[in-house]
Amino acid sequence: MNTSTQHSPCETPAWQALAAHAAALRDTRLRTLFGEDPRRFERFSLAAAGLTLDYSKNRVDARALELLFALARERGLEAARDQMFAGVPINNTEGRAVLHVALRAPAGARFEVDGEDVMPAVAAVRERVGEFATAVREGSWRGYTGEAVSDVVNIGIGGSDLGPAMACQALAAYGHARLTMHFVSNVDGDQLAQVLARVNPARTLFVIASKTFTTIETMTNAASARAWFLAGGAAEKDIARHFVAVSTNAAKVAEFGIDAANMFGFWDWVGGRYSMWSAVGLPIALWVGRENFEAMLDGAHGMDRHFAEAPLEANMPAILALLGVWYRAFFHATSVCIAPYSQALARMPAYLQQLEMESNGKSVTRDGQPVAMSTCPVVWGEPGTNGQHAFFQLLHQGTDLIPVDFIAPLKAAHTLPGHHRLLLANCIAQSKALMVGKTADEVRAELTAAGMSGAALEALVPHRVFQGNRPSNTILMPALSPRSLGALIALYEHKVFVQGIIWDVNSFDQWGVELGKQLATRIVGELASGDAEHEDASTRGLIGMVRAAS
Ligand code: G6Q
Repeated sequence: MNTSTQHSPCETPAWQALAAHAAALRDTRLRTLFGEDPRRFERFSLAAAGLTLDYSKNRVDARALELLFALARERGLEAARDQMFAGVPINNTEGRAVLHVALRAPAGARFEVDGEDVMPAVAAVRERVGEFATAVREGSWRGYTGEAVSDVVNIGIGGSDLGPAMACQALAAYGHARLTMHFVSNVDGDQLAQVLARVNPARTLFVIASKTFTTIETMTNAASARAWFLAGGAAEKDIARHFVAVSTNAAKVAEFGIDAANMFGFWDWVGGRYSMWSAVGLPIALWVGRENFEAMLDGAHGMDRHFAEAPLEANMPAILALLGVWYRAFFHATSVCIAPYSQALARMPAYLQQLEMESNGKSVTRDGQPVAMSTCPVVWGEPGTNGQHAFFQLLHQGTDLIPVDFIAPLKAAHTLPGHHRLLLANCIAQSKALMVGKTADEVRAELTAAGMSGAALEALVPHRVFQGNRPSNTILMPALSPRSLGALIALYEHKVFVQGIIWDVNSFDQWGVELGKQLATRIVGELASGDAEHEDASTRGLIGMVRAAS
């Protein structure tokens, strides 16, 4: 991609100005900024694709934002974004286009790769996914004994697992009453064994999801599932009613024994961690139905349009991304916390961990030079309110600044009285507490009112002070619907894209995953043969222990 500058980002005028402004703002308190501007919420929040982002509790002023937008322009963000939407092979180390946005575009849209419109193929697979999902849900798709499907087992890992697993949990309120969804990713046989112990082969549909159809964990689990199925009394010919594949590799799918008619394809321009919108989303369509799956795609498309069309100053993914760059570069933030105030979004932090860390956890630039600045922070989190009773202590009083994204649906999916108000009260209270903190004088007043005084009071004061000034975003959606979920995930996808442009890394390759895979293949052989003489002492010692125990 041709960004508009060949300079290291740190040498550019916008970066230098940002560094100076961050230093000037370092002692500015969010309390003060709110005190000075009663309209800060209105000025620093925006709505897009049904979501609202409140970014007023960030340690920025209008000038900081102005400089961040200038940085984005200096890095050629708008041109880079247009190149992605135009199907330019921006994944330069793999020579691939990056067009997950095409997967959620409406009929009639046009997206080209190498001069060819990909939309007819996208629409055809979407149609087959929809039809298959409907047949399974209605019960017209039957197993080899004539029974309808009751259990769906998705076997896949990484990008072929996290998206559908996260979305199926998020949209449990929309799930089909007869179906139970299972996700098996780990090669640790515990996971598959536990699922197989709970399901009946005659009523189980296995979805083998693998872009390459060579991933060792998935192939091992798929082979074990197939053997279990056949051992349960079914014949080879029955596999066609119980195993479907989602892949780009038709030859390997056929080799495994899955009929081409049971394969749902996608394309090399869909990155694994960006693939839940493709046939990889088949479990989502099975679980929530075709219309809801398509509503999720449409929600994501709404965010795509916003990202493509809104000026940077009112562009939600760009703002979220630039704030992240700000803290990473100038406030030494080494991690960000994702706190969904929604139990249904429990897998969202894990999903974003892959999306952000696999995309931007890089230390060379797009042209292979060492990066000039810190790139992706560690992404972690848990749903609120559970996190409050665990790690929030560190967020409030630890030594590091850790920006938090609070994410919450305004309406609950259940009808239990009182719960949702309490949940949202906690969400708002936490972002406020992080922001305002508690001064020593406030602690003194509180302790005095509680009847304490003198040395005992003073000894407690430092422990009960909260520095405050700890930043957060709050992202609200009307309800956790398919449409909102689609918009939310697309928001983060585009955030990752923007950060990749600023940091000048290729967000769409994942060479870091490869080394471990290669070594594991070698060590499997060494565990069997015992021939590990050439390994280092630790590896040799560990291999010896494993062999001795087996
Ligand atoms: C995602 C990564 C990685 C990938 C898995 C599974 O972007 O490339 O998580 O999704 O390694 O790969 P397969 O789908 O090819 O089995």
